[in-house]
Amino acid sequence: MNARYTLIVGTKDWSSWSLRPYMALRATAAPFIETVIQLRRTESPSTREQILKHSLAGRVPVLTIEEGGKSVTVWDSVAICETLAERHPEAKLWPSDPFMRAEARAYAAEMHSGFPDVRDQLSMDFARRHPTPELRDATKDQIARIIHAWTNALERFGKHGGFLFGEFSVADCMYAPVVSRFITYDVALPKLALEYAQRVMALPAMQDWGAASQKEIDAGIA
Ligand SMILES: N[C@@H](CCC(=O)N[C@@H](CS)C(=O)NCC(=O)O)C(=O)O
Repeated sequence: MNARYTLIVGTKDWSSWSLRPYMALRATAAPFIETVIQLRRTESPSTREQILKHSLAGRVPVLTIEEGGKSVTVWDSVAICETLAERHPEAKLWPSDPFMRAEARAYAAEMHSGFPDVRDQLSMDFARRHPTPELRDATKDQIARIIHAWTNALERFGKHGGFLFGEFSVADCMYAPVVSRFITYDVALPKLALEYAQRVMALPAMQDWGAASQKEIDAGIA
């Protein structure tokens, strides 16, 4: 397959939605070009102006695929992960067992549509460390739900690979920014969840994202 992939992401230290398809794309081992758009920029060209050049949805991440003289633009983290999973079956981005796959999709979907208080109170700041803020009850409930969900999957499938559904999957991509948030804000985790978080943080793709985030901080743009 001679596809040319371009992944358009936001400021890496902050853009949790961008991290998800980046993890999936790295898992495919396919070469890709990356364009980073600075988030929270109001002066021209503003963040919005820059994103609109790539997608009228006005949000990152965006993946463009050029292949065989045709091209397509895919926006939204889940659509990008699904497209990559379909195009790269060898990467096994979803579990091969249909029931495990159905459940892994539910994990990914729950993350995509849920946990608003975690996202609001513990916004991603990948390369920084902060004290745990005073958490609202709703945030505590959502953290407890995430820990329960992780533990439930890890107990049943984690032995065979260490990730939520054993081998690394889109479910792990979707939770990668949550792992980062829990580390950034020093959220207390039980052993199994903590070991999982450490395993995700140790992935080369997470390390690379962290190094790029640190560079943004050093350059004063995050
Ligand atoms: N549901 C979307 C959310 C995308 C999103 O909200 N992205 C943020 C950055 S993390 C964005 O593009 N914000 C635009 C802006 O800051 O102007 C997805 O899954 O891709």
